Amino acid sequence: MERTFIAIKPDGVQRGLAGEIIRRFETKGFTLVGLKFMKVSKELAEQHYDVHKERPFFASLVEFITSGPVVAMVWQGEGVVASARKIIGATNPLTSEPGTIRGDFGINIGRNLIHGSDAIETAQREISLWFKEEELVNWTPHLAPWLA
Ligand code: 3AN
Repeated sequence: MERTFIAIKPDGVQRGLAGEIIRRFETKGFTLVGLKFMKVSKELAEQHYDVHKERPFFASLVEFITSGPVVAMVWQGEGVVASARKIIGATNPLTSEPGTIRGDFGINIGRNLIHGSDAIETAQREISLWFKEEELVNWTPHLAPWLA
């Protein structure tokens, strides 16, 4: 089953939006299979943002993600990678649609609340970077027959 990596960044945690953000994935119908509240090390941040290492904002990305606690999660479900990106909204919160997390709560591209893997292969890489296999819970919700 498809999985994606989602992180509520330090601004999302500081603004008290963790519950609201988790709720959006939960009520959409995706299944939570991993969750931890943590401070991110510089090493993990640099590995996570490795694709951006030549970009001018790389240092500030690493500095920001390590500046306070984050909520790291793995969500599971059919099409979850692309669907999560839609729920999150475009990178720049000034142009992301209302109804998306960034569109509803953000105005600053460097403080855009949440990270979500951009492709299935990226999701696999990020999940194994952030979580040990034993930290993930293999389970299926007991859905009523008309939902399963
Ligand atoms: P997304 O998070 O939507 O996948 P990416 O992968 O293009 O966006 O960028 C990773 C992160 O880098 C973004 N979440 C954002 O915080 C930051 N970022 C992207 N573009 C800029 C920019 N022009 N200035 C500052 N930060 C940026």
